[in-house]
Amino acid sequence: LRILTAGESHGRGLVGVIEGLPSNVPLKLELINQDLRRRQQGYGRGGRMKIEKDQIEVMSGIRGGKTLGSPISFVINNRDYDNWREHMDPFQENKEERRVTRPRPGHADLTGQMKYNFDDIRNVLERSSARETAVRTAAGSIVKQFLKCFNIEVYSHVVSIGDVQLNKNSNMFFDTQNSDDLVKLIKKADESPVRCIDQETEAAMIQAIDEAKADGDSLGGVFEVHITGVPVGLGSYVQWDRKLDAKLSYALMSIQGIKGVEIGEGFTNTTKPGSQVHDEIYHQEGQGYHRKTNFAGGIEGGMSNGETIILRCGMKPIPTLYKPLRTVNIHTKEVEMATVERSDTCAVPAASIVGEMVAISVIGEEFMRKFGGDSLEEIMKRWKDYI
Ligand code: EPS
Repeated sequence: LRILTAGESHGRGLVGVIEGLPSNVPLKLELINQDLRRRQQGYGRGGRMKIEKDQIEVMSGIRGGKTLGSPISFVINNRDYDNWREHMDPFQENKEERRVTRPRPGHADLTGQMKYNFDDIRNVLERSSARETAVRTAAGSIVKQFLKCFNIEVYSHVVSIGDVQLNKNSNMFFDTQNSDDLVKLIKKADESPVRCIDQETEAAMIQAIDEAKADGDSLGGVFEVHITGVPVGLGSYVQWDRKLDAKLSYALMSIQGIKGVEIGEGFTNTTKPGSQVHDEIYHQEGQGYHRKTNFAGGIEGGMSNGETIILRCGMKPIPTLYKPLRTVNIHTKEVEMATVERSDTCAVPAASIVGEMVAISVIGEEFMRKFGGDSLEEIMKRWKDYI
């Protein structure tokens, strides 16, 4: 399975290509657009999301609601392009007034401009922008519908924004390993504007975002992704680049703004003795092997162990600040304040949806590697045999 994206943030639109899905997978357009809407929500987003209403237009690879096994390609149009034509037209000379010459610390601006030899930083930021994650969301949503055929599902919620944290100990969520309870709880995240499952924490997160916004500042945070129903044995211990935790980390780290990835209780486990962090093994007729804890986050030895996969990602605060930081003008080399572009105050809730979609795409890829075939029916047979 391979996913490619293209498109500039204020260009005509975004393009996605997914190669490697089998034929005959039933797909619903509405479910893809629903995930696109979920990504657009979230308290702390800026004005842009009021302009866009992301929807995919499929160009190939799907016919009559089923995949063909051929590359799936699609477009998501940028509504904002109407306001940007004269600055972004591919062949006309672009107007000068949207040129960017004062690189924002923390963005791709300065290094991108040097690396690609541009005299306008807009050429960098248009592509480095997290607008690109709309495509990865649509692609992931398609993979998600494929994996749903095998009872694999993905959820997420936000566990911190700025210094406001969901209290792990006060919440049964963190103690339970009953995936039904877990799913019920995390599903509630969709009802929260900050994707937080605790109301008190939610209110404090909203307040923190309001304060940051009033200060011209921005906030990062941490979100958690849970994937249920993953069969034993995706990924492998036999070679370093086949490990499932490594693949998930690679993909999650590629999401704009993500600076840390944790598998299960990865960091907390470092503070405890081994006797307290490894998940003891049980066996019961009918249920088979299982664990009563899941500190490992569903991955041991680079392989899924059949428990829920739990991933945590840390996102840095967005570097575009209304109260800008010091920088240097790339033309004059004079000290100036960084460019102020319209931006979001906090995009952690949106990133949490992107995290779901990126993680499920990796699971899709590994699922195909293990059970791969050309049609859904062929894969279904192999999966059932193996289970
Ligand atoms: C982004 C800046 C903002 C965000 C954008 C990512 O866009 P604009 O500069 O047009 O106001 O809203 O996110 C999206 C457009 C999106 O779809 O997520 C950036 O610079 O990364």
